[in-house]
Amino acid sequence: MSYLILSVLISFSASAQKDYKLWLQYNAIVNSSIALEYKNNLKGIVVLGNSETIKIAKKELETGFLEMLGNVPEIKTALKGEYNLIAGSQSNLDTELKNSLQSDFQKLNEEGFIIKSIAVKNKKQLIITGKNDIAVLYGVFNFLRIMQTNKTIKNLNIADSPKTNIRILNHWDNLDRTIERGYAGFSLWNWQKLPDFIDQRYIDYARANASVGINGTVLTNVNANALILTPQYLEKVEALANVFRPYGIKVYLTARFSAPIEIGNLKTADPKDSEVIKWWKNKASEIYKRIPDFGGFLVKANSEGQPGPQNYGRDHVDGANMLADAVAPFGGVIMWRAFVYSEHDANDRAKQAYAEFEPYDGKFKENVIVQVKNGAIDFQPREPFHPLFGAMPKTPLMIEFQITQEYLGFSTHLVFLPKLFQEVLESDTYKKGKGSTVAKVIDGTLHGNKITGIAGVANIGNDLNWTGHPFAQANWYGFGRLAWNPYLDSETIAEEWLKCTFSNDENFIKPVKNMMIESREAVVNYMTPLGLHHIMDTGHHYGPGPWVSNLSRPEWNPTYYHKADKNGIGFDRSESGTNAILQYAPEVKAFFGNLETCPEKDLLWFHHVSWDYKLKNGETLWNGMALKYQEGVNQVKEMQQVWKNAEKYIDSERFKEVEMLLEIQYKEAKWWRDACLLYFQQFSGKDLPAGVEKPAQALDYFKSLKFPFAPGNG
Ligand code: GCV
Repeated sequence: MSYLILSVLISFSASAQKDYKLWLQYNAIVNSSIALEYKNNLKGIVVLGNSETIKIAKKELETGFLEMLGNVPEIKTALKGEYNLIAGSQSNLDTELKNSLQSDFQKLNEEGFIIKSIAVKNKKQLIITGKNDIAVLYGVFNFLRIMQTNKTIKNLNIADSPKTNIRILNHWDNLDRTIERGYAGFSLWNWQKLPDFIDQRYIDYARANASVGINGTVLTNVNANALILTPQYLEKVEALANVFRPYGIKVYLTARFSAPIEIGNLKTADPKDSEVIKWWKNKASEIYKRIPDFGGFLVKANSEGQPGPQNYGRDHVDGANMLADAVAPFGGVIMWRAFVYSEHDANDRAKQAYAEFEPYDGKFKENVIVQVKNGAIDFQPREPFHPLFGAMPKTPLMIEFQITQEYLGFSTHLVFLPKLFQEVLESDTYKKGKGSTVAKVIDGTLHGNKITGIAGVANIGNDLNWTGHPFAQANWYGFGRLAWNPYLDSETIAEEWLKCTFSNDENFIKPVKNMMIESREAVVNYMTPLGLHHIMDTGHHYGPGPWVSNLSRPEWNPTYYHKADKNGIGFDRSESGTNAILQYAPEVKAFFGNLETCPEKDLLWFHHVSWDYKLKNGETLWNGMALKYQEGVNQVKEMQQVWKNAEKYIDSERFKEVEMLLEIQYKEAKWWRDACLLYFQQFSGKDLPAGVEKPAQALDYFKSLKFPFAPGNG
């Protein structure tokens, strides 16, 4: 083999490994005073216990030390001397240690951990502990993050518990390994080779999730296939559950409501039918026999063609409660989705989920949690928070975010989603007065719910770098961090991720972090500024399609959402329109309903305004909209410059990947700007204002673009 080929191969694999290692790079600590501090204060490691989880924690510490500091401190089997790192759960600590940490333990829930510098018999030690081994593993990963971000370990005193119980990825993975709305290759789950072949990827996946506190995974698409519930597949699910268990990750499945007919030979799936009830009870006990810690089912029912209780004249409560009874004896939960709308309902689509679910408040069994998308339509670049948040005080609600970028440029565009997630979590529902944020609804503090949760539709596939775009890894990471603590700031998350993934060099961190933070507003600007929404092209949702109006269901057409005409543009959801604002608390209703107070970022979501409407900056709506589109394009150009300047701080392969992707993003930002402005210009009849580049093509060209094999579209 020639030297050239060899060196290309070596550099490819080294770099591919970097991509693959996600935020667990464990780069050598280059700051010598920090490195010295770690070496001087951590001379031994004492790991207590010998469960699988503890073995993982120990290995992780060894790997971390070796890679970041060049050597592993002495591994001790018992606590001797000082300057040890002690890792073990409460029950494995000796009485003196246990007693000295009593008040810290009181602050923790079952999954919380303590990382604390303490003195035992006047000897300095650093302890990582929690109420069980999984909590210790979380503590270990947290400690390694402290190391990775080069923080001091002097006087550490952390007691941190997750604020939600169910921190879960929803994989929209089909049994043929395609992924609905997946843009990073095929499904990780190799059903054909399971259960006997355990791909290393499963282990690495579990490790990555545990490192950010994700504790659940729904393996299958909500557009469900009943076959997953057959013994042939359950055996495979069991194998995955066994891999994930030591990492604290529970497996969940989607339940196709018609499964009793499809795989159970019953004539009906009516939730009140005694045979159907029995079938699900038996199915649950069959699953729990294999997987004693099975999490439960996620259900999409009577939505977008999926079967459900309404097929039998029953309602969502009947369906969810029947399944809840089946899993209750085993401690399982039912995550029942509120993503419902119907083409037979003339109501504004944004109102339908609330209209249907709000009256069910208090009627679900206590192991049911209703899963609500962050906004009332569908994972748009920007949506006001879903009106159901805060509106069902007697029902636990979990939020569903989409990590995969169905409407945000697939895995081609760099968009840092924690900024979007944070905006929603911080939104004030006012349902119990000022400060009733969405975060408080979903962490249970507003209404005192027992089960709480956050779901993220996964952006993971079998691409070498897991997520298609190197920066999309930050969205997986950030989702996990926010699921653990919905009050975290997205800037903190971006900074952590950059340090763990690339470099601690401030000259790299500062500009690239700003680029990430800005990236969310950039995508809003070049796709859907000022509250526009759902104007993506048909089916695959890639690229602009504001002209689409020929789909069978009215609410699938972009024209339904923007309502552009000669008089203006926007969906009137105020009192003069569909009055969707009535679903919010009076304060929020007044705020969104009034043109004076409605934030301009949400303007066209709630109001239809004339092309000459004066924006706060004095521009007309038409000019302001055109300038926003241009701003989005300019922002991507700036992102490209920031990235160029970052070249010297990182490896060439990841640099090049992102550089190429940003070039596509720039091209496509211009595509969005030109296509949308040319289309809307037909209604406004106005020229583009100064500062907006002239479109390079005519509208017909943009309309003619077709993407027959766009990924993720079934
Ligand atoms: C899994 C949108 C997507 C569908 C998805 C659906 C859902 O409509 O386009 O692909 O189906 O949301 O969340 O159920």
